[in-house]
Amino acid sequence: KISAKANPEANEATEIAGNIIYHAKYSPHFSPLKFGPEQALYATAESLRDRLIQLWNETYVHFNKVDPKQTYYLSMEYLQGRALTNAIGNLNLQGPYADALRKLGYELEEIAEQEKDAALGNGGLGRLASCFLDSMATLNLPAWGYGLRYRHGLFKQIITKKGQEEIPEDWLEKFSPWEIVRHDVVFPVRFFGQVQINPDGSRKWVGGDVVQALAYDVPIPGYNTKNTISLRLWEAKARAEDLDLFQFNEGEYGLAAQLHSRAQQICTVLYPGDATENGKLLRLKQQFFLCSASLQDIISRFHERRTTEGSRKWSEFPSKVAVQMNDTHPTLAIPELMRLLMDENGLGWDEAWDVTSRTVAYTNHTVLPEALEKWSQSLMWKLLPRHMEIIEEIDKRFVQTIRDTRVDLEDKISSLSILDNNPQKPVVRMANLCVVSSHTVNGVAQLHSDILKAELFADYVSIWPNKFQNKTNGITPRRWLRFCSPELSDIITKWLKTDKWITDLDLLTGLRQFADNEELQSEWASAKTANKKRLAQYIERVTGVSIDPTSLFDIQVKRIHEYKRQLMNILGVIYRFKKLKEMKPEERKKTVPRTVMIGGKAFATYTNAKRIVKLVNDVGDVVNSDPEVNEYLKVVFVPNYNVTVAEMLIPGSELSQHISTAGMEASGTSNMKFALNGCLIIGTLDGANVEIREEVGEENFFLFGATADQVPRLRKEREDGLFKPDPRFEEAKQFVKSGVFGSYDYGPLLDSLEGNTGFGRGDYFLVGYDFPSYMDAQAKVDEAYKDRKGWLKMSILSTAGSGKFSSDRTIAQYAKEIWNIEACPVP
Ligand code: 26R
Repeated sequence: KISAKANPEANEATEIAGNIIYHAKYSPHFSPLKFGPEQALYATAESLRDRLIQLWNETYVHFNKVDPKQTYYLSMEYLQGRALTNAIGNLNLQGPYADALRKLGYELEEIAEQEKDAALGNGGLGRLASCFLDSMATLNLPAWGYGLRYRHGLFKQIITKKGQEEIPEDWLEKFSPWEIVRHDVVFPVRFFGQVQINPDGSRKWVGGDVVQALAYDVPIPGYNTKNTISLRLWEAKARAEDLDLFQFNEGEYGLAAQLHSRAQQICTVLYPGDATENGKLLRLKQQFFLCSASLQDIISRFHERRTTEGSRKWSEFPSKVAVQMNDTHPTLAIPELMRLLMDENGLGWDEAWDVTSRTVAYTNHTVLPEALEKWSQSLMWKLLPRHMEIIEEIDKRFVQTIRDTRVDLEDKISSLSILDNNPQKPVVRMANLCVVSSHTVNGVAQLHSDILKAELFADYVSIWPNKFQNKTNGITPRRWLRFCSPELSDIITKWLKTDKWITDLDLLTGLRQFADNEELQSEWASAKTANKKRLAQYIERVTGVSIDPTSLFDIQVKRIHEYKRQLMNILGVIYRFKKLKEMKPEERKKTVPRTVMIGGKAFATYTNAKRIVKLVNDVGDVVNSDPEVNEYLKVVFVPNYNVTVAEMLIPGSELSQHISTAGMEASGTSNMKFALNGCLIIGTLDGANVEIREEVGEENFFLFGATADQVPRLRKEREDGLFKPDPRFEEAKQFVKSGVFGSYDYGPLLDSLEGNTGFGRGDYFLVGYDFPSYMDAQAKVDEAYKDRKGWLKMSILSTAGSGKFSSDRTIAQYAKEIWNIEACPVP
């Protein structure tokens, strides 16, 4: 036995245990004498928070002293997930924390399980923002995230007889131990009102409602570094004087507190429904609230960090500040920065425009027309009258420059301009405002960036050929391998003889030379099996379905959307089920047993997406209770897919599906997580799949389907009635129609797959066209899985080829090629 004195880890564990007890006693949030798992979670988190605050402060002081150029990432979404294991892991305190909790009678895993996900986002774009924060901190970059502190994050999904139902999520029900409220960081944000013209011709926005933005900091620790950056989330509050005491005392409580309740609405939910005028107004308020508060804060820090006496030159601003807009949602940062510079700080138009356009950059995350934001001009005039003046002026000057310099673009002006003045519905095209005002515009995978340049933004490319870039997305290898699959991580470290891959993911290529090694293969297989067993237990716990850990685990998890084609997946499963039913028992025994898992949330008002969820569940009920088949096929809908569920599913998967219609998925990022975890991909040439296939090798990727450049022609052929469906496709649809999966009316869903029948969208997503090649690729999967060694080799090569997809690489490229910032490590 080693005594505590001789062993620094044991010493540290004792100290941590003491600290946890201290918090349970003296930062009490519960009645005394209670120390259940929940109390233990809060006390443990608070003990870590002490360290994080210390590191955060050191980082802040260091940045202030060095005064480097700093990036501010503006995003309406962050999908942070749980923070405890991540913080412990990034600070390299697993051992001491596990020991400390054991002293107090708990396992670390059990305590970590208590934490709710912070789900302040929808999907890919929000999770990307969270991975980026982890990489910014790890790379010691002077960078911060800004977002909103939604009271309720993304809804909780439950599955009932009716299909998906949404329950409000409540991550702040008790409180979040990770946030630090900054009572001194408060900025006023105005809405409505009017523009006042001063005697000197300058303008000022006055009147309307003023709401206070209060800052909450979530410390973001880097891996293996002191640097700890901030995710600053804004909360909306009314001022005390906004309560009308007179009315209150008259008994008019609602009227008296009107401003309070309007302020409170802003941060109540993520993406409030926008079908109504009120809903649209609230969403626009949210966007402006984020932009205005963040820019006021950025400007105040710009002044605070001045090294010499007197005020700073505004022309220095772009060499001290980079603002990155995560999609068009924070576009109002552009007119707001212009307004702050001109109306509040007295700059002229040209100077303000120079500063603004050298500061902001824009990332596009989708080419889907319904996701390209267009705001009604009348709504914008009402809520943001000064900003509309500025937007009109930006547009006017831009159009004038084109007229003066590019006669060849005369007939393109109506599509290039920011304002769409169509008298039926005049709108502001936010993507156009972003492209015109930003110094750099980027897509999120090579194919996506190429499509942006060739289609959506083609005419802008002819004006500014150097404005457009690609930054292929990435994922943090800490959360998505090191922490979610410690078994596989340890094997990798053992074979590479170093754990440096955790921050230098390209080192994974070192595994290639061992891909055939039997010893590595057997270790690899046992780590996979352990992860599959853990996943099987989870599935049984949440769905009651027992699944066989020796079957092929086939997973598709992502938001439910027609372009992502979960419908193609389930139709393939339906066909497989039908064939299994038709087989003789001896024949069935020769097939590869599969467990198909599908999970994801459907937007609450997206009817077809909800029908898909219902269909998957109905198919699961029938297949899983079929005694002839359920040994060979199980179908599970995984409820409430979120970051934490992903951390369980991904390490346990062997095949994952990334099967969007080519050209429609900008990048995808879960494809990267699966590949990194040694899971093989069946997929189309879409988004980052293209680059993943290049990196892992085409023989390790199950490819099928039309390519992006074929899609327009195929849609046209389909419209012209030239499409001949594969019999397997017809058979699968017919089987659903026959009613085997229950009495729910799948008519409208199946109609969406038909050509020009007057129903649906004429199979816009080309499920019918791609179905046969999809089924052929699935047959190849079965064949490949029968060869255990061959499959393990492919799995190892998949991990070995995933180095490119580290968000450290992505962020290093943004830092160098867009932001022009450098590392600023805390000594
Ligand atoms: C405002 C509203 C219309 C809206 C539209 C779209 C709100 C949110 C979105 C989310 C979109 C932009 C999104 O999440 N896109 C995803 O971004 C990921 C990160 O770049 C990509 O990997 C993924 O392919 C893309 O769909």
